[in-house]
Amino acid sequence: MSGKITFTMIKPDAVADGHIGAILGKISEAGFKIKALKLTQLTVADAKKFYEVHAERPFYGELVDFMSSGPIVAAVLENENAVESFRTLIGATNPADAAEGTIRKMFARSIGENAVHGSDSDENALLEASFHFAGKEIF
Ligand code: 3AN
Repeated sequence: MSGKITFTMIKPDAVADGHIGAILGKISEAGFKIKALKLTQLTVADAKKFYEVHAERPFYGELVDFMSSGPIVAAVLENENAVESFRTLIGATNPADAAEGTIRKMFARSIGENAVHGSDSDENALLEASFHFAGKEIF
């Protein structure tokens, strides 16, 4: 059975562009319950560790620089089938390919600066949530 928890970040582009409220609104309207939430900033070391799985990809350096370039909003979300339903809500990695009405279609700048992160598995959702939040910060 699919899990009820996913992890998201509103990325530096969407925070800088003033979309925090609109994106949290879309998330709430879609039925996700917010279990943890904070405005924070990744260090270069945090971003390298978080995206370690992409270390061999050509865009890794750019991704680490971008993700540590400004504040982000980190959140743990709950819903039925949370990982998959959230990835449907955010849309394709490249906003040019994302479906109408998805968060990336509405708010992302580009494939690299694509407004939001969404976990890609139940296992990673739990790892990513604990990377950003202590147990007592998750409600
Ligand atoms: P998703 O975030 O849709 O799961 P991944 O896991 O393939 O996509 O990529 C992780 C992040 O790496 C993306 N959110 C995006 O910021 C960045 N990224 C992916 N592909 C590219 C690319 N071709 N050029 C630049 N950045 C990319």
